[in-house]
Amino acid sequence: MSDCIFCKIAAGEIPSSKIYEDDDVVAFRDIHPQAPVHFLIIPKKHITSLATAEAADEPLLGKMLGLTRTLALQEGCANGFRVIINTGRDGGQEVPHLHVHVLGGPRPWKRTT
Ligand code: DGP
Repeated sequence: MSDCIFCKIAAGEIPSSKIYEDDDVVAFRDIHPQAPVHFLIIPKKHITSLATAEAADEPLLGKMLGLTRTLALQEGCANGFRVIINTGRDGGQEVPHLHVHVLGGPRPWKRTT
């Protein structure tokens, strides 16, 4: 989608601190981190939110969930991490491109995301 900020990040048109990329997904550090480790995993394909994902997207959703573990460990979250998918207006979603927040690192940190 041409006016979507996360599509532009996925395409490399807007700079980001990427920690992972393949044909389907990109992971990059959140610009406003709410924990010592805070990154986002997004599909390259534009999906507005978890609520609008289709049955055909479920393998992609599963891949994203699996990557939370792989990348959280890569980023040093050996003692645990938190996974959040804000969905829609009442879910507090601000960027209308599906994204998985992964937060971790040594406590204390206060989650506001
Ligand atoms: P949400 O409320 O779930 O839609 O969170 C969107 C997150 O996206 C928020 O934590 C800040 C982050 N974010 C927004 N714009 C950018 C950006 O241009 N670059 C990066 N790295 N993160 C962004």
